Amino acid sequence: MVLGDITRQNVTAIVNAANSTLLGGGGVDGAIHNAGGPDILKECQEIRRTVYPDGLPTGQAVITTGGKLPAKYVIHTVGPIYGREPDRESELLAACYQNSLLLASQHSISSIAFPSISTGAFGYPKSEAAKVASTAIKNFLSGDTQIEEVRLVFFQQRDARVFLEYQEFE
Ligand code: AR6
Repeated sequence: MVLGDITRQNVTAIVNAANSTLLGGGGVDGAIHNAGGPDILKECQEIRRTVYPDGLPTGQAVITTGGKLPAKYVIHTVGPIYGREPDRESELLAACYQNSLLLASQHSISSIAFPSISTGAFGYPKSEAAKVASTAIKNFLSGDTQIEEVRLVFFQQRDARVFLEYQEFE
């Protein structure tokens, strides 16, 4: 866990809390496109054109280069909007972490940084998200030998404290 800005992380890949359009937005998404420059958006447009004409489904992940970012890659995933599908939202949030980690592992990425997906504009309660994220990461890493570092980046100290209180890594 670190406090800071996801766009400044010196890791091989950072994860973007995107929306299904893959064409940018506010929060983490806006910060990544601002700092990474126009190449990331161009690759996202190409993914939309070729693979996901209707948008990236919630819980899925795709990879682009990192443009001008210190990270070599950006993995874009779409978290659930809290309250939209109450029966499935924990499963969908877990899928964001699993599919992002799987894509990283498949690309021989050894270090990856995540923001707290869905806990900003998408309204997922931070305490519930902490349980889901930590369990999904723990389960993935128990069956993976490629990924050496998973860095969880929090923008605010109180968010990091809530995560620590509710995480279920052990
Ligand atoms: N570095 C690390 N964490 C950050 C940063 C940053 N630079 N900026 C915000 N956070 P959000 P979501 C924290 O809203 O809820 C966008 O418009 C923030 O405090 O970025 O998945 C997309 O285009 C919060 O805890 O993502 C989508 O439409 C967490 O990152 C939508 O928002 C996630 O907040 C996605 O919403």
